[in-house]
Amino acid sequence: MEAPEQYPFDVAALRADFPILERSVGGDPTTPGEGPDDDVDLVYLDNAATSHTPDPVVETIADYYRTYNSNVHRGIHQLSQEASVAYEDAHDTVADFIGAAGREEVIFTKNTTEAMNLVAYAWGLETLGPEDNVVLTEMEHHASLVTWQQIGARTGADVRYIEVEADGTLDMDDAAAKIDDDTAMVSVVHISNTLGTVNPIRELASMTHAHDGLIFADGAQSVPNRPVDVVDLDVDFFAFSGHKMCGPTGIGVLYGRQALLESMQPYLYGGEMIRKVTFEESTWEDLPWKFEAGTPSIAQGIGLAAAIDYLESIGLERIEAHEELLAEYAHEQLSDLDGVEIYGPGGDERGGLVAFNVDGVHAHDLSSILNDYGVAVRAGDHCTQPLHDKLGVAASVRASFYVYNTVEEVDALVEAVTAARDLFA
Ligand code: C6P
Repeated sequence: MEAPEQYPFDVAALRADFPILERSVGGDPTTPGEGPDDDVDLVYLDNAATSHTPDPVVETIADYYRTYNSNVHRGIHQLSQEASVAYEDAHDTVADFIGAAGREEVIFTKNTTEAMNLVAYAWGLETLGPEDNVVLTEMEHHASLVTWQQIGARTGADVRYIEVEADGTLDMDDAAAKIDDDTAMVSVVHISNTLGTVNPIRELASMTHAHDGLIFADGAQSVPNRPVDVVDLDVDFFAFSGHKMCGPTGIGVLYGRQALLESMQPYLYGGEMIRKVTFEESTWEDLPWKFEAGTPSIAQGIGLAAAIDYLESIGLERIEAHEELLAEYAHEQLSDLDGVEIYGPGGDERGGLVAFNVDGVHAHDLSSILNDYGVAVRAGDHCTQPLHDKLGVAASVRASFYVYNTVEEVDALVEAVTAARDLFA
């Protein structure tokens, strides 16, 4: 795509793939898209929660339903074979995309949360005991934090947290102290969905491996917007969700090193994941199917592969540069406003999101006023309650950017925040 002066690619042309961006808002939300008072342009800045789906991906999914919708791995008939090939190929597309050795290392799940639960149950419950510890960080998403907390409670393993410094980065001295010879698992978010911090996964991996532990990186906020290579990151497990990267909901990915996945028991039992079943016992299918029990999310898996093709057609380096450009600009503009407190590191050191509060205005009120301006942001604890406790706030407002966002949309955000602040002054 041709790049206008300020962007790494042609954002205006790309927006044409997302008709939803053309809609206005302001009507009755109980009749989506049909409110009588629809009157302001949508400025969608809630991409860290869910991104939009471009027409080529929607078309790929529609084509599946229109022309070869069928169950996979079950029929000899033509449609089932076509669906099986497309679904299996989608695993290869994902493997190539993240640098995995092959489809054996790519398990399709419902989302990042399910990928984490899979490892926590299939590996953690079987392996951990009171002599072990699991190391998280204070900025973990509940998907990791609550899951390992539960596994810790059931196995007796100690769950400990690497501290977050005042600037929103990890205290690496604390990491070196907490990761020790009893550390069985380190589970760390690659990019914080609240602070925007980009964590040093490679360094943490080398610390962890020096103590013979395993490391699981949460890529929900990194895979959508930068090149990721699991071998280069040196992680044992990695997870992300399709719906934050131009793909559909209902599909996520667990990457695991093949030897580890081979050594683990299945997480769910039933059809699809077995090889031989008798009344007495059963044996398991090869990877990755051993971990994909029941009818999988077929259309969604094929849709995820289409989303990857779409992102690769833009170029992941260019997407990263675009996110950086918008995050830095938003950080700078919001920092200039009196009464605005921004969480996390400086504008040039963060992923494409900015969480903040305005003095004297509750995050929910602020986001409601922003909504009146057509600006869609997220307000709340962003599934990082303990981190918000540490920040000393119950909630924050978060603007998060993606491929189709523009500098003008950041300006619209800043204008709406200014108006809200002045209203409450
Ligand atoms: N964060 C957000 O608005 P799921 O819901 O399973 O697709 O992804 C969970 C998850 C895990 N880790 C990180 C870092 C995340 O950001 C998320 C999802 C959304 O921030 C919904 S809470």
